[in-house]
Amino acid sequence: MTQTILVLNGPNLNLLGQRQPEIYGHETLADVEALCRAELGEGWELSFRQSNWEGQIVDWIQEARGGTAGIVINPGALSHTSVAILDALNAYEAPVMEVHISNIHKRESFRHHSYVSLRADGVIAGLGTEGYAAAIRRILSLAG
Ligand code: CA2
Repeated sequence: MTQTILVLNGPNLNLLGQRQPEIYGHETLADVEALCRAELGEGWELSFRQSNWEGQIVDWIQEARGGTAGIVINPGALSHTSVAILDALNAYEAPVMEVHISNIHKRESFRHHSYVSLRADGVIAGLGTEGYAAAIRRILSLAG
């Protein structure tokens, strides 16, 4: 049976590699998707998505219930504001890994708090895009 890992990216992450490389690096979101796919062996599928819309991300989390092995989520700026994404994740049963490309704790104080961290089983910040690969590996290991 094939199992699926869902990778969700929030607002502005479609711009990755095009602006602010000193903070987010030079890789594009397509590069990040390839990095994630490279972690998966036979029997695993990746669903990799990005949206600038909070409600779209909530819908995707709801749809993932009962049919996915875990979620890797970089909620972008919604990390710091979205109770709706937290509520959706609280209704999701499988592991959740939160990823931030930058070290949010080294940046402005408004980035230090994440609502998503109240639900996440693990939080990765400051590893650059390698954090996504680490998050996928963790979900694979939790899935046994
Ligand atoms: O470090 C991260 O991954 C963040 O989740 C990225 C968000 C930021 O609001 C969070 O505080 C930390 C921003 C994503 C926007 O990414 C851009 C990439 C290139 C150019 C402009 C924005």
